[in-house]
Amino acid sequence: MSKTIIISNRLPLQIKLEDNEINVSPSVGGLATGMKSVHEEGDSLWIGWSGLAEEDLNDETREKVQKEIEKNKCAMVPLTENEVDHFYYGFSNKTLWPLFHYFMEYTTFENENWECYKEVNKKFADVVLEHAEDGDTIWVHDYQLLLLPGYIKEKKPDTSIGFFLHIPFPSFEVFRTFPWREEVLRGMLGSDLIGFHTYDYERHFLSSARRLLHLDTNFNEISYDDRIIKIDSFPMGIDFKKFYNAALNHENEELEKSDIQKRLDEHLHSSDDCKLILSIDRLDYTKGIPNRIKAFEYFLEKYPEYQQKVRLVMLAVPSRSNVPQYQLLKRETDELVGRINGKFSTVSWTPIWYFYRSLPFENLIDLYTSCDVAMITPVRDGMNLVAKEYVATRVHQDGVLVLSEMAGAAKEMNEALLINPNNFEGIAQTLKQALEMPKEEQKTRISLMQERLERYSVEKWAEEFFTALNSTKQVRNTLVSK
Ligand code: ADQ
Repeated sequence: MSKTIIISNRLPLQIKLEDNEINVSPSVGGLATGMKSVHEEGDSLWIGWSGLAEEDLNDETREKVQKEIEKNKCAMVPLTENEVDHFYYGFSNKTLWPLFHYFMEYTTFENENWECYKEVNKKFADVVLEHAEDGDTIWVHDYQLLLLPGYIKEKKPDTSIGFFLHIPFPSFEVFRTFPWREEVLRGMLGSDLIGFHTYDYERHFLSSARRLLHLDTNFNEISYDDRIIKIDSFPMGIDFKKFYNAALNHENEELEKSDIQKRLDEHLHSSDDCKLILSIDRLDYTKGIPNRIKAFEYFLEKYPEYQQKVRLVMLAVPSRSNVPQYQLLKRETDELVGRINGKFSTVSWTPIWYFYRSLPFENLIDLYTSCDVAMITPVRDGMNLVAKEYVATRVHQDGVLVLSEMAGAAKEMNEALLINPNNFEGIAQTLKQALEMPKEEQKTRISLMQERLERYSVEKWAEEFFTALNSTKQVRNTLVSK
């Protein structure tokens, strides 16, 4: 019987090692949630890296990790510290991530990192090939594994391979600057189905395949290597019910209070009638955090009547902190927040509450449900799930989403107030509009978005991708039998 193999850089498990003991918990991210039902039901295997470098493990702990991984229907790709440095921090996060998000000035092209990227993709392929059989369905995820579909197809042509890119695919003019562009395209074309979040990314990919590899395309199909490869868009959703129900329960539950919740409570019980504007992201230069703070400063200057009437609650989650650009961004963010708080604060009011940490799920819900406006302004973002999660938690159908048109999510969330993250004047006016929006209008906008989010949940996303992948299998079988 054929099985499903899911492959991502990281396994859907958080594995912590302390004093020779290991602690395993499920990951909470969108990908892990979305694939949960596929992975738990039926015959399936998830392949990825454990998050622990080989040097961190001894024979005893490696065996324990191995056992836990197998228990969770997973298989491990072991990576050394050197591989994590060159493949993950190096090529994935200093080359592909900035280039695909149009940050060309941050992009490095290091041959040593590229060689390691190829080696690690081959290592992933070896583990996949140990487990894959003809007829299996294989789903590869994201930019760390662009070459993997090609390596698998070469050895196992009778498996069905899907690939999904979670970040943007850049326009041809940007992609053409990449030294290894043809190899990467060929690697992706080892798939039978290639999925993107939006039609624009799909279009950019088709254009690069046509112009760099001179391939024939017919609408969204590419002829390559005697195969027809289908390219399509599958906008990723969220587990709507999980967020909606958590927000409902949250109103009735007495939870242990975090420092953030204590401050929110303090705020809610204080006599000031401040409105709260929420900002949540990983601390990443693609998320437009400095722009957002500067736009907020511009807003306070342009509309001084709002001073002491609004507060920006900003949560930045530590991320990739050993990459230099992320360290610079941290410093810039700290300085901007300090400068603006120094400039506008009064004895009883601080314009920005800034938290730099990761938070448990319940506290994330605290933030989503307590804020009147969410201000999500990435300069470039594949999708952006935070925007969707904020809307899902608005159980009273109030609240306003101010969203960057550069986020993939903007393509499906027309009822949000869309802004250009580089236009401070536009952001300031939109923020004013959001703060003054009548309740009736908030309700209309939020309910329309909620209906759509409920319908196109993350489970539906996975289901549609699999259906499309299975139909490529049927087309192949028909071609073979002819
Ligand atoms: P990310 O860049 O990580 O994902 P995003 O889509 O916003 O961005 O997902 C972040 C996730 O982290 C959300 O599910 C959110 O709930 C969670 N999170 C945020 N703050 C947190 C905190 N303090 N503590 C715990 N969890 C927190 C990449 C791409 C995106 C794309 C996704 C999915 O960059 O564009 O939407 O993959 O494809």
